[in-house]
Order: sequence, then C-alpha cells, then structure tokens
Amino acid sequence: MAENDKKIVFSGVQPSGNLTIGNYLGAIKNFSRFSEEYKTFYCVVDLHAITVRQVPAELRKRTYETLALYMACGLDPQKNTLFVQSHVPQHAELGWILDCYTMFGELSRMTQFKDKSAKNAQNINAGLFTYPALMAADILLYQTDIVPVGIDQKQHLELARDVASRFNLLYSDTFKIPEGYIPQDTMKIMSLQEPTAKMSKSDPNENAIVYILDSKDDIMRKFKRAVTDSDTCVRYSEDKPGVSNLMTIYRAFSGKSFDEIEREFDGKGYGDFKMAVGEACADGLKDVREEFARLIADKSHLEAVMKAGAEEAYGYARRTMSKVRRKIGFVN
Ligand code: AQP
Repeated sequence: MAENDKKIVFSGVQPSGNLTIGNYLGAIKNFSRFSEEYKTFYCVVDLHAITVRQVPAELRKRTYETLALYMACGLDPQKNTLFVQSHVPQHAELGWILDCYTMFGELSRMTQFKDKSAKNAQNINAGLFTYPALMAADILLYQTDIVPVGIDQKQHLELARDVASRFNLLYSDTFKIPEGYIPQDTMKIMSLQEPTAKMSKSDPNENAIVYILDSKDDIMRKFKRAVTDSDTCVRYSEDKPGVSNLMTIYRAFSGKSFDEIEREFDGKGYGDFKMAVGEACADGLKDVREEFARLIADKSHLEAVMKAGAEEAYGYARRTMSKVRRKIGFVN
C-alpha cells in the first residue's frame, strides 16, 4: 500500500520512571503489530512527564531509555516513526489551542487528574489539569486513526474525540476522529501488592511493580511476595484480584488460556503458581533486556533515530497546524 494511503497509528509513553510490565503488556508490546500495514508514530512524551516533578538528569536518561525500549520491544525505526514529543514544537502549540476548546468541567471529571493530584498534593499544577488537552493534541496532530493504549487512558481518548468533534463542528472538518485500540486481555495490569490498584511506574513500593528491565532474580522475588488471598485455589474470579492479576500476567507471557492455567495448578499451592508466573515473565522479557543493553550503549544511534523521527513527525504536524491556524483565523 502506498505510504499516503496507510491508516495512521499514534501512541506515547511518558519517560517518568522505569517502564513496567503494565506499560509493556498494556501498550508497547502491541505497538509493533501495526508496523507493516499502518503509518505509525510512537512518541516519548516528555512534555507530559513534567506534569509531575522530574529530576532533570533522570528525565534525560529515561528519554533515551524509553526510546531504546521501544526498539528493544520490536519497533524498527525504519518502519516506525520514533521521536521525542518536545522535539516537535507543534505538540505544545496545538496543546495550547485545544486548551481553549476543552471545558473546565470536562477536565475536572478526569480520574487520572484526581488520582495524580491526590498523590502529588504539593504540586497540583495547571499542566496536570490540562494534560488531556495536550494528549488530544498529540493524537490529532497526526490525523490519527488508531491509538493503542491501556484502559486507564480510555477517558482521555474519549475527551480527545469530543474536542476534535467540537472543533470540526465549529470550523468544518479539520481533525480525524481517532479510535482506541485497547487490548482486552491485558488492558490493566494491577499492582502486585495492592491488586485492586493499577501497576504504575511511579508507585513508591518497588515490590508492587515489575519493571521490564528487572533481573530474573528481582522478578522471581517480586512474584514470590505478590499478594494473593487466604484461599489456595488458582482460579480467575473478581473476588480473587491478586490471583486473577497473576493469571492475566501468566496468560500474556505463556500463551496459555485461563482454563489451562487452572488445570495446571489444580491441587497445587500458590507457591508453585507464583514461581511459574515469575519464570514465564522473566523468559518473556529476556530478549527485550538483552536487546536493550545493546541499544542503550550506542547513544549516537539513538540520537540519529530521534532526529530522523522528529523530522518526519514535524512534516505531518506542520500540515495539520497550518490547517488549524487558517481555520481559527490566525494571520500567517
Ligand atoms: N498497569 C497497566 N496496565 C495496562 N496498561 C498500562 N499502561 C500504564 N500502566 C498500565 C499503559 O501504558 C501506556 C503508557 O503510559 P504512560 O507512561 O503514558 O502513563 P500512565 O498510564 O500514567 O502509566 P504509569 O505507569 O501509571 O505512569 P505514571 O506512574 O508516571 O503515571 C498507556 O497506554 C497506558 O494505558
């Protein structure tokens, strides 16, 4: 298919911490399935990351690492546009414009804002509040058809669709209305210590999170300590959130169904089950870890990838922005 006829996919990950198996299973692992048939833009969203205070040297390091992880997870820069959000200034420009088409009431209803402001009571800044308008800009700049994300981003995606429709209604068709792609089997990986809460890279409890780059020893230790319940039966059920979460992770890495998993551990204790989950997870991430180690050692290659990606993204973003500026009435 000609490059121009391809549908467009956009997604991003914040370089706000070491990436978790939630980021991997809910988002990044699915990105490469679009590489052949779609025009794909995968962004390291550093502008979003500063809505929570970051240590500058850490932010810089994690920006490189997130890009290297994209590649280690199978995203070939020849087939996917990989870039850093702040390298394409139209994200901030359209973000501001869409702020003016997004309602205070809409932003006030966003659960991520409520959660993050509860966690960062010392720094409830305006950027944290308007985060979804910037996310809408990220998506709409590329005339995106499909946005692969975990279910926690569904509310933001719906807001992006609403803002796009509002703008289109006011000024005639300007933005494509995007659809989400939410993987049904891994849409929300939960904390290993508090299995009713999402696994988040910024969780201060390290035992709650498995990082993509954790060593096998760390992975095994974390699964060994994972919270289950007072029962002994490996069964998928709403009233067994810890065990169900471990089964979801095991299914994703082993390819086994829930029925097969239940049969495999019938009559065995949670100890054996947790070890099997740890083994499957460590094995599933081994190649990613090795590839990451190779890629992160070559900073100049990563810089060349981000530069080429930004140039490509800039061309697309500029086209949308000139349309937006004209429709709003800005003088060129
Ligand atoms: N636990 C999860 N299960 C499934 N998907 C998840 N995602 C994040 N956590 C899970 C998906 O990963 C993508 C990138 O997320 P992000 O870095 O942009 O921000 P986030 O959703 O806020 O992720 P974190 O890990 O919770 O980061 P912090 O702690 O910095 O806020 C998104 O597609 C997300 O759905």
